[in-house]
Amino acid sequence: MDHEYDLVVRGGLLAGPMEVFEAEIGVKDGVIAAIGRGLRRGREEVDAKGLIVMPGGIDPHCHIEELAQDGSVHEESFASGTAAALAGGTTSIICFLPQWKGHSIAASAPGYEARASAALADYSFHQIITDPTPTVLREEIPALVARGIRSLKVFLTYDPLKLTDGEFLDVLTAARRNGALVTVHCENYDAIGWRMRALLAAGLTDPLQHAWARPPVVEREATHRAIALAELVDQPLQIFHVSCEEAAAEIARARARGVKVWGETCPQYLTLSTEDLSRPGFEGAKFVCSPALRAKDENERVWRQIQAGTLDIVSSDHCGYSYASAKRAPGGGYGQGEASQRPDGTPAFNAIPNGVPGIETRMAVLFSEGVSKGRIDLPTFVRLSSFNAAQLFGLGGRKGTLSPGADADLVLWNPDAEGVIANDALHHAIDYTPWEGLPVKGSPVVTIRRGEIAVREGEVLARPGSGRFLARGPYALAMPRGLPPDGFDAAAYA
Ligand code: DUC
Ligand code: ZN
Ligand code: ZN
Repeated sequence: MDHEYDLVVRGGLLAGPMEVFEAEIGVKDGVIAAIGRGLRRGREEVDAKGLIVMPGGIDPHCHIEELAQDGSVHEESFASGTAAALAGGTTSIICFLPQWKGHSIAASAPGYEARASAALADYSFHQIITDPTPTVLREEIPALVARGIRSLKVFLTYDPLKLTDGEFLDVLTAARRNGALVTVHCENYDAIGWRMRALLAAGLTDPLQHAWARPPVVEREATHRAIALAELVDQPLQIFHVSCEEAAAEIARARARGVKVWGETCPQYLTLSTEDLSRPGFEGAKFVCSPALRAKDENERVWRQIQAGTLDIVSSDHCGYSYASAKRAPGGGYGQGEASQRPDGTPAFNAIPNGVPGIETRMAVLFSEGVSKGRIDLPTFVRLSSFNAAQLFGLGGRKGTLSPGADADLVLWNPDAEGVIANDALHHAIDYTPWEGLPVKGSPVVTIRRGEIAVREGEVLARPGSGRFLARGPYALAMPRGLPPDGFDAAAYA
């Protein structure tokens, strides 16, 4: 018998970025072919009764198998990281192509793109720029954009990564020339170094002091500066991992001036705090990430920035450092300053690799703490977990939406399932989750990637290598406003 659809999802409540409605979805050749009622039978039928059907998640900020210049590599591989992503309801990720200082882009992290071809989820890259030489700016960035890599990531802190303000202006200018978006890690490098040295001199070395070394003011200052420099160049900008109200307020103020700037946050800044960094012994290392976790009452303030629309993407900033190994290897990853040790031989706060794993738990934590607890509604959840990332990174119409012609990336979600997060049940390669023991209400049941059932009830069915590279073309959000200060367009002469 001939079937009009390869797959039909029936009986579910569809949740899109703006609306919630009951309908069926018919899939053909990996694409949503029809949304309606009374669709004819598909070759395969999925019963979504009692479930919410949403666009598959997009995690636009995850560090997977990253190769550092010192030879270290993140533990999470493309195979394990994307299996975990799918199991958590995420069907597309954007991770990072490294550039090592002193090297061209082409010569940095050789073979990295080939490694990514083991992915199970669809993937794209942000290109990290650490050394914006004339060749990088004039030749390598245009070549990247031509290959569909349309976003550049820069750091205003971290020893081997940070850019000066002048270098940042050069990257913004090159991005504008090529229609790419810039995303930025905002913390003041010198301010952190100054406080860090004082803390170490005072003999304060615990994981909690990671937060003391980089209080909200260092994030707020760098956020303000990054936006100001982007405004000068007339270049759109996204601020990565906003941890506090003070930094979000800089974004809100700039938006009120009409500046094209967007803000991302992560589940860790909505749920975890310095109370976790203060856990006994070395346990706090599990929570060392940057920007640092804030005081407990800051969580609710960050939620308010989501509710106000200032922060419009929730990514994981997934980072693969296991507690038993990488977190104890001084200076083995994102960190700053001379590696030093605590009296028990564990690394001092400044030598603990920065980052927490969260690619699989991102959507469940956001749903449970957001939708189930009444902080956000379903369409907002969809915007935060997929739709807005698709729009901002040039995947609009193809990903993050329930509409005919879009890729059939779906997650079927049980809003009533109650459980507790446990690392034993996760698919990532890391030996802990910072949310161990967190009760959650709502969880993914089936993940469909381009019309294929990729995960059912926790069992990953997709094959390694079945993920596809997502080339991204030109799009409106990454375009400048055409309003340089005083009408003089310095970037046109740079
Ligand atoms: N922050 C982290 O916590 N990890 C990776 C890099 C970053 O900026
Ligand atoms: Zn960062
Ligand atoms: Zn990051």
